[in-house]
Amino acid sequence: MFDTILYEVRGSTVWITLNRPEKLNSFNEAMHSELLKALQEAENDKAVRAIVLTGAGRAFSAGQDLSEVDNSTDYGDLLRNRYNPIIQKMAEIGKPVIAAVNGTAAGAGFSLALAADFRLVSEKASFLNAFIHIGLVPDSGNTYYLPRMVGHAKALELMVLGDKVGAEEAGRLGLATKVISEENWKSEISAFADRLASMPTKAIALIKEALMKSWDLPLEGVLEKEAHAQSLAGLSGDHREGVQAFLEKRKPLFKGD
Ligand code: T3D
Repeated sequence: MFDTILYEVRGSTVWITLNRPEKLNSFNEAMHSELLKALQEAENDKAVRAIVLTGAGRAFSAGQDLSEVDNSTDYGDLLRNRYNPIIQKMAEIGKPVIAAVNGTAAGAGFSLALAADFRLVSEKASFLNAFIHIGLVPDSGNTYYLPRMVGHAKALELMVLGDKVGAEEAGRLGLATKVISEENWKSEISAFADRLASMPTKAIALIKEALMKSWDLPLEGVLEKEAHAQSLAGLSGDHREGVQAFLEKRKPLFKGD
């Protein structure tokens, strides 16, 4: 059904694999539209409660396929039409998105990893704000997410100097949720995804939304947003199950309802 990505449902998790390994999973037009479609499909499938985004071969993604752009390309329009809808969808999607960063994440590939809710990082992976090396500026949400994760000064350093950040440093900087060894790669990603997929999905969606909105709101607005989110969470089946399980001294069985 897709040419440039793989879409595999495993239990309650969907694995979306960027699949142009010979081009380090750089983005051409088909991959933009297929990734957006895959995210929409995962969003609409009630059985899917966690999304893993990874890359085939030795890279996560090297960003824009540079053989596809030339002097006639309007980069602003390319971003508005192709990258931004993907980054926006990842923020809005009411399910946890895990970037399983298997290798190099460069340019918009780095931005894509930043836009995920969690980054599980292979010890072989690296992050590179490659934009500066070709006279461009970080895009696809990079200037939004990176300073929020590592602070203004470090973000500026990574954006302007364009130095590669290895897995260990990514862990130290707070870019990596966890650094994972090669031998445990698949099993640890699966276990992490399964853990998220068995959690109260609606509460996770509300947390994502509240956290995102909190950047633009004064305290008063944040308090109201929390109250509104809690009203909704309080009506969920998973909240009832959580309380019931607590009272019955058993493990809750959340269904995402
Ligand atoms: O329209 C717009 O441009 C606006 C939007 C911009 C968003 C962006 O993402 S801009 C940034 C674009 N990305 C880059 O500048 C990164 C370019 N790639 C690299 O710097 C390096 O390839 C890496 C550091 C990622 C990896 O280096 P290395 O030594 O491990 O691999 P390599 O030998 O450079 O690459 C392997 C192959 O992949 C090679 O092809 P070949 O020679 O084997 O046929 C290389 O050309 C290809 N490749 C790597 N990155 C890209 C690419 N082909 C097209 N586009 C790429 N981005």
